[in-house]
Amino acid sequence: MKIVPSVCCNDCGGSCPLSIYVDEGKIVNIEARDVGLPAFRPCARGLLAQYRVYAPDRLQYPMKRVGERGEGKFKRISWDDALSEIAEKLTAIRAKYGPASVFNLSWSGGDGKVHNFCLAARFLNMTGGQTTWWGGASFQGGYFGGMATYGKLDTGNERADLLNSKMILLWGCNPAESIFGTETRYYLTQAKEKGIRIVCVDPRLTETAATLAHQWIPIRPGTDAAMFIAMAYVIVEKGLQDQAFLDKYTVGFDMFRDYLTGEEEGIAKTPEWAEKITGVPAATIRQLAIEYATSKPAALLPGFAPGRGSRGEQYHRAAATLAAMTGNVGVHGGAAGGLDLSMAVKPGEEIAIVRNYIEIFSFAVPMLTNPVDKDNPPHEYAVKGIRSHTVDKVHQTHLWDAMLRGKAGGYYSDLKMLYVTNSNGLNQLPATDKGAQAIKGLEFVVVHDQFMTPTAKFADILLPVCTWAERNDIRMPWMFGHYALFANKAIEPLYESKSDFDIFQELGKKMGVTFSEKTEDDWLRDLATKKGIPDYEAFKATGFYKLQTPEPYVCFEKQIKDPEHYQFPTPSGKIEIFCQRIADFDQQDVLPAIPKYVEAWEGQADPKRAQYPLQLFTPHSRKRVHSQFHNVAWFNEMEPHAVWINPVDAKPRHIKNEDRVTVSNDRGTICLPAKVTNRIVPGVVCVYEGGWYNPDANGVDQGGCVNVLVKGEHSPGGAFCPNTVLVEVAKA
Ligand SMILES: Nc1nc2c(c(=O)[nH]1)N[C@H]1C(S)=C(S)[C@@H](COP(=O)(O)OP(=O)(O)OC[C@H]3O[C@@H](n4cnc5c(=O)[nH]c(N)nc54)[C@H](O)[C@@H]3O)O[C@H]1N2
Ligand SMILES: Nc1nc2c(c(=O)[nH]1)N[C@H]1C(S)=C(S)[C@@H](COP(=O)(O)OP(=O)(O)OC[C@H]3O[C@@H](n4cnc5c(=O)[nH]c(N)nc54)[C@H](O)[C@@H]3O)O[C@H]1N2
Ligand code: SF4
Ligand SMILES: [Mo]
Repeated sequence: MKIVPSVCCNDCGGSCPLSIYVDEGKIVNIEARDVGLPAFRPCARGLLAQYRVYAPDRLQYPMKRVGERGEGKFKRISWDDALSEIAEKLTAIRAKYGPASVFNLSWSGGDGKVHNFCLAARFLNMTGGQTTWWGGASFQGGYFGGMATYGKLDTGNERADLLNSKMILLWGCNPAESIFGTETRYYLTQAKEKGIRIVCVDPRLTETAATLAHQWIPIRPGTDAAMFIAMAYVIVEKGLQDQAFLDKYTVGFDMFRDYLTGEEEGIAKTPEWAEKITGVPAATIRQLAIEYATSKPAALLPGFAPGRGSRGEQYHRAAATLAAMTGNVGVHGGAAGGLDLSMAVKPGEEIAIVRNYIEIFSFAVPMLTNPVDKDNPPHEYAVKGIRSHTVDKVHQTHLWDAMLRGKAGGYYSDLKMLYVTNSNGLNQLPATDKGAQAIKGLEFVVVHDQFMTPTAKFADILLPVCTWAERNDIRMPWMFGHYALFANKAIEPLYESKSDFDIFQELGKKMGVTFSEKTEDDWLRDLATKKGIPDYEAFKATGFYKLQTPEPYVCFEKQIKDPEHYQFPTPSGKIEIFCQRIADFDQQDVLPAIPKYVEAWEGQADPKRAQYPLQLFTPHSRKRVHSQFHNVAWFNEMEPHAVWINPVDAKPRHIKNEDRVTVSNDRGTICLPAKVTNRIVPGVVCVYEGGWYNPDANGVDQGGCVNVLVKGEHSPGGAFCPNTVLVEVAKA
């Protein structure tokens, strides 16, 4: 028996250290590994990862489609035949239609520093180019809001600093389940022990609200900006704003105040005004506003989910404005809002946007330049630092539309080939029924995965990939990535599976290019050196290294303490409550230059409500990583996949707990059990993302893939909108 030091590489942002017990080449047990970091506590998905590694439905060998595309019928072929066919088709399609006809759908599956989406990007760049997307599903609203207000992405204080707060406001933030930086839950637990008041604002009574909060304030999804604005109104009404702070560090507060008082458009943004929109009683809004403004310092932590909506950027902009109004920026125990990341960035090192991803501690293997977008101009509504993408890119939410309509529909290219790695994109992108149609129309589809996912079913060539337990990698937690952890390969790749890195090395040979002169180990060693890890071998052996950072790190401390020498990295040098770069978009009605509550499509007033009266939102489940683990029975036992519905809404529909129900709208229908519960606000239903798409002969998805119901559209700032959806629920 050997004990292999490793780290969980699932995309939850956690990076929990693990000890993998291996006997005769087989994983027999996985335990939490003590590296002196009590905050890193693995969950079931790490501790029971062997159930996924050894799942009976693991893909074992390369396969070629034999039935209709999407039917899921395949035959076994050799690696050599599979790679030859990919090389041939890729070359022929590029020759016939140009490189922009190849779409790379690579996403969050492998979340290590070597084994991730960058590998496919590199391969496709070095062999001629590709079309990629813009607009990250995770936090584009926060990205837009953070860049506009602060000019910076890493706006968070280190989590340890929460212990200096007098009050913590968790807004659409559920770290007990969706982790949000491994340390978050740990320091919240400590904060609770210390008696620091914690309030959760969420449409559901989450595990976080149930176990960590003193108060749960239920709210209708997508209406948070209205509540923030009414809180700002109360703060101004009572004269509780930190006027000296606003005068010194911000621009545009006067305009915002005129909007609050009704000076600008005739409606005072009172708590009574917000009650009608949010469903939160005016008295609760008043009490929370006064409490937040007078508990100094206070930390308002805005989760990403409320920003994942059709007006997502307004939520993030309004949260940051409240933080500035109360002087909670750049101080211990406060929180600035924005994207709320905190990273150990060394002098001279930039946090850069790589495609749609933030390069936290850089990825190990460079993606190289894409010949397709190299000389292309920015999109007409791209603004450097806020929306910076070239004309050839397709927004994530428009992918299926771009496939179906191409140049005729105003897109840059006609898409003919899909290359998928690290993603179950058909399942995870909006408008899944439309996606299935779109993929059927392509000429060639390649998928690298570990399982026969709904996306893999649509492959022409399907390649089996090994899991993180079967290769080496380095992992750095996102959000608060001040640590490096080493995932030592515990077992050999199962069956005929290979890593994406090895697949691209082999495929490169078929196409006459050297994918990488360096080995996996060379890249890992380089990255460790770049990050200042002194002894690579020792790092591998212990599996852990704490990177050097000031403790606890408070973002914008310098700007607040020494404004003469340090400005905010915005064009005005200040916190931009008014943002000229947004004003320049000239879309005031949907994208105002000061934060405002803007009515959503499929929101409170949409006439569609007559037919689809319930509001649906789609959070992340503790038993899955997106769609991963859905196929592993054990994890479904943790919590069956279901639609949450309040008894107030269930009763008139004659729905009882565990009844099978349909959830439908004009985009499609899914069928799954009901979870009748008071833990969700009335008028609102919830289905976790990640159920596997499985349409029956009538086109009803029996797998409960919620993206069937989600609109393929983005917010004006580019946010993915899976939390802005109207539906009806009925007994199946
Ligand atoms: N267990 C688990 N953890 C994960 C992941 C996973 O798949 N599984 N995925 C990881 C990834 S890639 C990401 S991007 C992050 C996402 O992290 P988050 O966006 O924070 O996660 P969600 O679960 O979508 O939402 C957090 C909370 O917001 C609430 N919420 C949803 N809409 C609204 C709203 O309009 N208003 C308010 N006030 N609350 C709302 C939800 O009920 C939920 O409790 O999570 C990461 N962590
Ligand atoms: N409705 C709704 N949809 C959402 C969200 C939401 O909140 N609501 N959240 C969105 C967010 S934040 C995200 S980040 C996306 C995630 O979207 P995806 O990245 O598509 O999510 P997964 O379902 O985890 O798919 C990853 C796939 O990669 C495979 N995989 C794992 N490791 C490897 C590897 O090393 N190599 C290869 N080739 N494959 C591997 C897994 O088996 C899995 O099938 O989903 C988005 N979709
Ligand atoms: S899934 Fe996330 S929280 Fe769970 S063990 Fe893995 S890294 Fe840790
Ligand atoms: Mo994400």
